[in-house]
Amino acid sequence: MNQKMKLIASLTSPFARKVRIVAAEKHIEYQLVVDVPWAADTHVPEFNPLGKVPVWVLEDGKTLFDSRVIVEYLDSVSPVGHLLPREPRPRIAVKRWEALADGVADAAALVFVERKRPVELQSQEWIDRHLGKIGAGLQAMSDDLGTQVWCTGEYFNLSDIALGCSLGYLEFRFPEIDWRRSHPNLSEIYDRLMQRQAFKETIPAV
Ligand SMILES: N[C@@H](CCC(=O)N[C@@H](CS)C(=O)NCC(=O)O)C(=O)O
Repeated sequence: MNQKMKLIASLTSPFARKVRIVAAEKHIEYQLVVDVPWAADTHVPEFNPLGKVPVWVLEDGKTLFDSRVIVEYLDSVSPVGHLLPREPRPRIAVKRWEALADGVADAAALVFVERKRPVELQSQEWIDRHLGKIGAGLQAMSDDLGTQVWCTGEYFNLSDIALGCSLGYLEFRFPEIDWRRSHPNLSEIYDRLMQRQAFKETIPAV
């Protein structure tokens, strides 16, 4: 018997937030299963051998990961509000934005996890390397956005969602990184994104 599709996610993951926003923008129904992959009693490895969220569970029980695979699938199964262009060049430009925004979030998540380890085990060199990626990624996103309303021009799409999730994660976990002051155009687009219902409903929370 077919079951409702499920999203296994933590409420702090920027990658899971991206999937939740895409599903909301496309009016795709699913059941949210909150699971923290770092918790001792997590079930995430039963659904994803890599032990990471988000994981999407299809009606037949098959699983999809990671977030980029999930959002591409969700965009392809519903005709509501395409978030990925069909044409190769514009499509790959959106995917490039997604890789950049996800990469900043990835570096930030790695720094956050490293800083949670006992102080004597932490590597400052590793932290600095990843803080450098965050800074360079923010600069690149700000440069690529320029004075445009949305990341790839006039139309809201997956690139804007990925950027918003990345910036929202930095705001949540790294308030000391003042990207709003150093990159006012990123601040403006984030405020524009936060007017959307799907963003308001998925603000990271512990
Ligand atoms: N590239 C993956 C990244 C997923 C990821 O790193 N998720 C984090 C939470 S933000 C996680 O589950 N970490 C648990 C772990 O690394 O064991 C995606 O886009 O889904």
